[in-house]
Amino acid sequence: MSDDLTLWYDRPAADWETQALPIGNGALGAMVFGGVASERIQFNEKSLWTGGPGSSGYGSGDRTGPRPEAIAEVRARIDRDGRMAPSAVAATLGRPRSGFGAYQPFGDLWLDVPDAPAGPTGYRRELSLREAVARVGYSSGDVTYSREYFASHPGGVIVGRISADRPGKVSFTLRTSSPHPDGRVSVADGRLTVRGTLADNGMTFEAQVQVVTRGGSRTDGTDRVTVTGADSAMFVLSAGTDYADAYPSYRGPDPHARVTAAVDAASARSFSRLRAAHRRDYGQLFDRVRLDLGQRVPAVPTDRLRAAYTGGASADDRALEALFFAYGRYLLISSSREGSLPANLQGVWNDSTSPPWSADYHVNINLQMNYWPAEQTNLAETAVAYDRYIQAMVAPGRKTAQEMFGSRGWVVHNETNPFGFTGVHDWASAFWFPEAAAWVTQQMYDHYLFSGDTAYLRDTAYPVMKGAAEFWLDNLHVDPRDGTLVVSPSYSPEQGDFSAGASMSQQIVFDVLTGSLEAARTLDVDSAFQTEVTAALARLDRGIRVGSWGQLQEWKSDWDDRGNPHRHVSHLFALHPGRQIVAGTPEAAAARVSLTARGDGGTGWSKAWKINFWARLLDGDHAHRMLSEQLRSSTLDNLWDTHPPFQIDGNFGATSGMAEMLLQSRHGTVHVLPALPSAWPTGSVTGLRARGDVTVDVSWRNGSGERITLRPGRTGTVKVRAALVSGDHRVRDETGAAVSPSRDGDTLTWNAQAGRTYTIVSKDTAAPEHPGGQDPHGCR
Ligand code: FUC
Repeated sequence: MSDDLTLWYDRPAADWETQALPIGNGALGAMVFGGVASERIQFNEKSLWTGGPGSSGYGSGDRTGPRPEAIAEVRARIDRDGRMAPSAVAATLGRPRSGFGAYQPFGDLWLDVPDAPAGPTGYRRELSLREAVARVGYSSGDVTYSREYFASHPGGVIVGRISADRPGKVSFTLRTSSPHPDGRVSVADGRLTVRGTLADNGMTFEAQVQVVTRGGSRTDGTDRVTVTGADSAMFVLSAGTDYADAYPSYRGPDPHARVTAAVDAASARSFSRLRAAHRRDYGQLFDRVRLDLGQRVPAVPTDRLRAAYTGGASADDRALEALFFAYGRYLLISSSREGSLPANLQGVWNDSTSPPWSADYHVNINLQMNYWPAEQTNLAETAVAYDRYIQAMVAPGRKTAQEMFGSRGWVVHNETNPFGFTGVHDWASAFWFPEAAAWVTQQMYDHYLFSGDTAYLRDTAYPVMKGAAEFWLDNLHVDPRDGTLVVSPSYSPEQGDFSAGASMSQQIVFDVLTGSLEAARTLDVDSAFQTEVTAALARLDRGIRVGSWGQLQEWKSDWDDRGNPHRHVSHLFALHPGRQIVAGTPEAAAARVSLTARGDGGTGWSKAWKINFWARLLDGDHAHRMLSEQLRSSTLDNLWDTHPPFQIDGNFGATSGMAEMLLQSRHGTVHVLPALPSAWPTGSVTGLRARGDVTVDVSWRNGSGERITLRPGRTGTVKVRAALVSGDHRVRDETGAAVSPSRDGDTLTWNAQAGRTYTIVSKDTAAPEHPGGQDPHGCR
């Protein structure tokens, strides 16, 4: 009876963070509790933030300081002493943070049910990942009650339906509550409106909920709507603010017209039509990828499935892993769609007025990790919100670059908000990270590498990448120790001393310079810039050094401590998500030494990153061990990742890591099943994406690839590496015609045509397609 991609529970949620179930459409999010006597639906709208313009003391990122002279002073001290304590750097370069703000909860919807059964039977609360619908069901006597909720992207609304299998059995009172004293509630014609202005920054917010009934009666109260004896009832909720991603005011039109139009349009349609439109929209993204790990879903609730998980060989364990993979994709679709801000530290879900780390955009790993699965797992559309956000950051980031550094380009530091906070604060161990701007452009270049979309590269990615590169052209410093170009002051997040040329800094600068040079060449633009970047790359310290105990050094000086278990493993950026280190090289061996020394612990996102690292080291079993560590000790009952507390990056990082175990595409090669763990002997995946605009399906049996299908979106050379290529195999196109690639060990190369389908089949493991017959197309 159990669908393999449904989270379900046999009781209502008692706790927001660990038990309630998330739905969302990018801009709107809601958490469903499923209470019988009182249903709570806590909801959010992504732009409702305190802080920024209008908030007292907002410095738009403290751009009036520090001055370039202050940076020069720190550089000089580092040149002289080799290092500087974070507290001393923060005292010189930091500024108290004010008006940064925090992501806010919008409010709660409550459905109070009169005469609710004290002992309902058959209670079930679920979230179907295939449908993106949350449901609650129970029976009492001979009546079965059902509730269904979803967040529609095309409709811009959250929709709920309360029904029973007998007529006249639906009665409830719908009301709202809000943590913001500035909101006022009014009711007319079954529509409840909450409207107000945040005292902190003057941001206007408005939510409307329309109740539509079938049968029975609907009565307006002053602050609630009561439904009595209906056959069924639907509510439609929308919410918005006057936030706009427009520097420097960050305000746009009043939300009233938009919210009214969305609620009017949705409430004029039937529940089933709204749901059908939602499922078409969602399914068009979600259904692109299917993963079969040999899971068999036992008939136990998801919290018990997780509690019983061992990371061993059972089909139940595979069920949780496959569910977790799909959940990452579900959460990304639900928290990041075009037309709103990108997924923050909690996606779009937050119930606290002072959430952990403000539920902001941390850019020393977290925001980037959120988007790792976007391209690989065929959800590139979710990154449109990200692109837009990064583009909007460039204007304030240019001002920060000019005023703080006296340089070209643009910059952002350790964390940011929706109001262009691109400067610094003064928390010594996590404030200085100008490398972030370069790092956040990596996803944009990657979108080009995955899609081959040159117009996107020219119009969207390249200008942002170029600005991030220019910043470093102006800010690299000649290291008096060896004459190379280094970042100084440089800090490996979030530990150790400041120094010159920490490995991560150098690797990120290498990445942005290399990427923007490639992009300028591809677009055939900016020859002076190309010359400048080429010259800088020739002198750049690449940030890759093997140290005294065989480790990859975290700093330019060999300061690494073997016993250091810090959650950040920043110096392995070059392995993942960077491009410099490839498996099988001495640098990769050193990365393995460092990773082994760091151990398998860490916060949720740290474990998730380690899945990706081990996958890139082609060690499937260790990657799987990290996945199981994350599932066993960093995953909540609702399968949210926990730092602790809840932080969504680990969900996305784990989904990305699982994809990296199955498919990698770096340096022009599509590597199929690069890190298949022994725990996944037999399975298949369809619809993963590889750089070079190729969609890949693969099935495997007993640990060996059986069949690989490639669908290139562009004509050109395709290079496929797979273990099955070393054995007896054949390659055909969709007409059955033989393709004759050239082979080098386990790698095939041929000129692929856009729109065709190429299949590589192992003759060792596959059932023969022409039983009894000789395969005329065998390629060896
Ligand atoms: C980084 C991490 C913390 C946390 C925060 C949101 O600073 O070091 O662990 O994840 O982001």
